[in-house]
Amino acid sequence: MLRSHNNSLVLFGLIFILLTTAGAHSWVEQLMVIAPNGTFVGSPGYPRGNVLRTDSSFSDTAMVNLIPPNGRPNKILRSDSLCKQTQQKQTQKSKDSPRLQASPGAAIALRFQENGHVTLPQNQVGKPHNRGTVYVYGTTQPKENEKLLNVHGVWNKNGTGGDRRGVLLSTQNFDDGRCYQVNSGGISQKRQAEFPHEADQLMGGDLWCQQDIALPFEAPSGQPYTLYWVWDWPTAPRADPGLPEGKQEIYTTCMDVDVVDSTVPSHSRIQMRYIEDQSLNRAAIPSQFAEIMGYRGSRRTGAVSSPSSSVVVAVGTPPASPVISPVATVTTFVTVTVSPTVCS
Ligand SMILES: [Cu+2]
Repeated sequence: MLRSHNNSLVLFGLIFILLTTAGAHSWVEQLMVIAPNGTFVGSPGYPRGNVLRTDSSFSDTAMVNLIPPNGRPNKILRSDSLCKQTQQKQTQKSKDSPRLQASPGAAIALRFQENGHVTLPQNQVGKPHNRGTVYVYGTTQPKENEKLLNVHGVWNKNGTGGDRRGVLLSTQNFDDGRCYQVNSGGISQKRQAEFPHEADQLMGGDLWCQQDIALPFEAPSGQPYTLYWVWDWPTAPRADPGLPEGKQEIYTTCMDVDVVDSTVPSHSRIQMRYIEDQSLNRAAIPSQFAEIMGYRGSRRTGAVSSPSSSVVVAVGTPPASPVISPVATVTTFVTVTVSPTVCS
């Protein structure tokens, strides 16, 4: 995975990155609405209690939420909260970090940094090939002290899981197949060449990861809709001699979206076409976008219309019944089509 020439320089680079990003981990930094052409539009939204990287009080610990926390036995407890202490109430910390505004059924990108978890897999042995799995759960009835184990792995796409307050909206690979941190590792080098973009103020030279979801059509306007992002990033047993039983490692971000009336007539037929060659600074992931749009067009259970990045689908009348997740087949789908570079 490392280029054979210049090995010492690469090694130096890796050590430098390891030192500078150790414990960086990941959280949802920003949410964006995705237009029918696959481009991010409007103003960004932010998680509950968000602290921007540009804020003087920012540190990773202000946003990272690890379960189980460091220093505790390797077991998730029934009493473990889903949300970080600063994210248990439905409040924004500052005017600089407002909620996202989105209409019912809107496509939304949850954006996060890979921080080396994708491009430097050698840093942590025994981690899943897809760099862990990310889940998004949705509810109109959040609880202030929501418990992880009442939601994660319990709420399902049909809304019939657990206490039935919410649904599983999306399951994806943490590695969206494109994202990278700029570093000297082979994966990053390959992706920098394959997915070039103009450095911007937000991402710099990096390309952030994303998980693209759709709000349920029946999300009521005029009130917040809650999203729970859960990154499951376990270490397999026996992979690391120091961790014979492996290790549970889950990160979460809790956020609300203000659901606002749609400006698009709900019964109109709109052509959805992902624009190829658009700037990657503001573009959805084609395969994920196709899934949510394909589902909305066909309204079939778990339908994935096509792995093509330029599907054209029609948006029909919103489904009246509980929204069924568009993501049943995601994991293989994404891996096969867009991420040939992960791991050796
Ligand atoms: Cu990490």
